[in-house]
Amino acid sequence: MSTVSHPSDDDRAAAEHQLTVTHWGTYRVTTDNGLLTAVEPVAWDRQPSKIGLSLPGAVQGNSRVRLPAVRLGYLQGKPDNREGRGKEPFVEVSWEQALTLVASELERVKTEHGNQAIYGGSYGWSSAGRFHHAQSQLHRFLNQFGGYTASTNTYSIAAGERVLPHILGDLDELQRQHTHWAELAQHCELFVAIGGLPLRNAQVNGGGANDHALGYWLQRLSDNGCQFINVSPVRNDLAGVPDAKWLAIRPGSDTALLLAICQVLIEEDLFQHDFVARYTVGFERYAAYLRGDQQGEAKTPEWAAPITGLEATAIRQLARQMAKKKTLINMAWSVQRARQGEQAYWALVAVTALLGQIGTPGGGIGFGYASTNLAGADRRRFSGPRMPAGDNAVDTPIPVARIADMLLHPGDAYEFDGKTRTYPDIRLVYWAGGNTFHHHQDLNRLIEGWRRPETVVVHEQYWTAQAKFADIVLPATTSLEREDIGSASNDGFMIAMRQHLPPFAEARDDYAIFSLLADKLGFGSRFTEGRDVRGWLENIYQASRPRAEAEGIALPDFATFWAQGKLEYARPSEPQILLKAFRDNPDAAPLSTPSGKIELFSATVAAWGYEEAPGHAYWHAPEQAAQQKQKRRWPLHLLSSQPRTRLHSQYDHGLVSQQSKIHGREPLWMHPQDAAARDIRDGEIVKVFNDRGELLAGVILTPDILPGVVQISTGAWYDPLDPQQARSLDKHGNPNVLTTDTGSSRLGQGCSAQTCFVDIERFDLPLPEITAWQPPQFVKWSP
Ligand SMILES: Nc1nc2c(c(=O)[nH]1)N[C@H]1C(S)=C(S)[C@@H](COP(=O)(O)OP(=O)(O)OC[C@H]3O[C@@H](n4cnc5c(=O)[nH]c(N)nc54)[C@H](O)[C@@H]3O)O[C@H]1N2
Ligand SMILES: Nc1nc2c(c(=O)[nH]1)N[C@H]1C(S)=C(S)[C@@H](COP(=O)(O)OP(=O)(O)OC[C@H]3O[C@@H](n4cnc5c(=O)[nH]c(N)nc54)[C@H](O)[C@@H]3O)O[C@H]1N2
Ligand SMILES: [Mo]
Repeated sequence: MSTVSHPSDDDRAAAEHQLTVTHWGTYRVTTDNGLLTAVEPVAWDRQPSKIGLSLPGAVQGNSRVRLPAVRLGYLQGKPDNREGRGKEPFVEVSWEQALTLVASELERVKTEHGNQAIYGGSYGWSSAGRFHHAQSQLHRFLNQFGGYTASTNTYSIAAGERVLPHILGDLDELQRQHTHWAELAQHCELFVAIGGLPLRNAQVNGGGANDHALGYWLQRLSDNGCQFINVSPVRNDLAGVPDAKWLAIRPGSDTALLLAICQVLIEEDLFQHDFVARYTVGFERYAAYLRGDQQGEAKTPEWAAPITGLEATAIRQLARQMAKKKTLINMAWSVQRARQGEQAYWALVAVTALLGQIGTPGGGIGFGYASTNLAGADRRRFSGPRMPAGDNAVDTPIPVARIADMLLHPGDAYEFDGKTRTYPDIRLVYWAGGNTFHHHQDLNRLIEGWRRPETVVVHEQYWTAQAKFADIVLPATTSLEREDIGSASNDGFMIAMRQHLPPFAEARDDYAIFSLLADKLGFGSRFTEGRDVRGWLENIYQASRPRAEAEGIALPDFATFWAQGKLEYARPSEPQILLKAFRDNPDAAPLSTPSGKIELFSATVAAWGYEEAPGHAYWHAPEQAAQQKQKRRWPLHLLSSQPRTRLHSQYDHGLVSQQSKIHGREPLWMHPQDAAARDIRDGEIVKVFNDRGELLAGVILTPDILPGVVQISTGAWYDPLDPQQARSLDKHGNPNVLTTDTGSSRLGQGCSAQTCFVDIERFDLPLPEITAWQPPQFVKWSP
């Protein structure tokens, strides 16, 4: 069993407890008189993220929630006051008044409508510490209160999470077992990166990213002669490899490309017969579909060329090249955040199965190398301590991205992964640690749904739109204002996070808030188990021991860890190769699919009779036709990608994000050809619009994006010009006023933000002031 390395002199900062952990890195913190004055990257991080530089200034700035606050109309108990959400001023109240209000409302809803009427899905990344993980705290609290309607899967990768168990295995498991970069550096000859390998996205890892190594590994692979192909509408998605070949594919067409590659591999007999026979089921059914036997055209490169925008010869050549070389094909998560996203993953599984390199050191399959800092890291898989949430007595979670459907259509039936379910009738929404007004699609539709429940409670650090659209806002501390443990899967470190700052104004940590509420509701001691925060840190640390040992890590006792301030686990002694055990012996180590093999055809999925998912990787022509129709009206395909200057909406108000804005608006990438046709010049402000909404953005012209495609980052705080008006212009550039709120398909019901069509025109009116980061208006009121 490997032991934990002991800190050397270099780790003085850790021992002196100067560290803080964020999802994008560990930093050394300097404070002066209760103020945060500086953060600096730690020595063991090879390529630290600049995002941390946003903390000073932002953490103790004007955007913080200072006191508990209640929306005026709600506090007054006006009839039909729900329409006032996002429009009315707030009244600052005492903690006692706010908590009494929340507790009595929880009781009322539970008594009158049952626990199912409470929505606690509360999606969101919150902060990095494992104990003060807002979502876990909320779930534990609501579970002990009798349960709540939860959400399942992620915005990130729901379509993939749902399709893969039927055809390859559990995605979470696969993600942690990705072939180490060091193996690829030695063996991989061709790395096909669908959606690229953007360095910006590998800045983050849920729970912490201590060592940013993607840049280093891309260089090593290149040095060893690995050839990279960037299959993406955007050239700089593989900026880490300057000589990468760029195949500028149309968004949403990757499935067609991969089907055509499969067709070539079969027609030219370039596929691995032995692998297919031993490790897969359903080859004949899939091959017949590719040949166009029952219906439809053969899925040839000539068929795929007009769909993808690539040359048929280029597609054929790519297939031959893949068959000849040790080839890894990776797909960014973004590719499945689209209509029919499930099929892109299925087609990826099919191509790599035909190539027969799955389970080998230099080839095979990848899901999201570079989508975070996790995949491929040669670090222990141990994720560290975690806060147990307990069991939920209400067992009817909704697919996470169907929240607006749920709020708008209580009682309606919907299809999900082979089952028919019914949306619950939600009366109270409780959120801690997420920003729906950042993350959900078609915000104007969301707002309509958001005004249906009777009560919305939000814990927030900052006056985000999420807080401004709540009834009761409870101010939460940041990580810098409390103690915690920083730790993440495949990261290799555990960090003692000390308290560096006093709580801002009257902010409290989520645990303290729920403890007080649980007290009022009669289960205080069950919730706290009599522990203070330090007691809990020790408790969850101890509870993580068996999982640590299973991963070959012997944790020191808690006091030693806390005194050292930092653990770095020895790297795994064995190189990791994804699905190697399955390849070595498929009988002894079968997949978790129904057949135990890779399912090129899935009888399970076929049995549901979904026309858009007939049981094998599939190109759904009616969906394509529907998109083409939209495109005739809205000719530009809008990609909303992850921001390099922040994590989602977090620290949009910080220095790093602010410096990237153009006249205060979010930058948007556009091809000069599309700009010329609209008389738009570099650096100008434009209006981006479709039938769902409109926003302002600042244009960056670049030839490095496919004409007909524009790209903007997510995360600019939603900032309606006139909150009193429906569908008001967003002054700031949140793409979700434009995106479509339909599930990826009935299979995954995932977020389909990337399927979005818009038009753009120059904005010549005077620029409205950005108010997103300002607190709402406050008024005084007492009964
Ligand atoms: N158009 C489009 N939309 C997308 C995507 C896309 O690609 N395109 N991507 C989607 C994806 S993959 C994701 S994961 C989501 C991300 O969506 P979210 O995870 O909801 O986004 P964040 O901005 O990280 O929101 C976290 C919020 O929690 C608050 N917070 C932080 N720490 C604490 C704490 O300790 N306590 C409390 N109470 N609050 C805290 C922060 O201030 C912040 O407002 O967005 C999705 N939305
Ligand atoms: N700095 C930073 N890093 C992050 C995050 C963040 O907020 N900030 N968020 C994290 C989270 S929660 C997640 S889920 C991951 C998401 O990770 P991803 O989903 O991989 O990230 P994206 O930036 O959305 O997309 C990557 C690239 O895919 C390309 N792309 C989009 N659509 C298509 C398509 O149809 N076909 C092809 N071939 N390419 C396409 C776009 O050009 C885009 O630049 O990122 C994580 N990393
Ligand atoms: Mo995500």
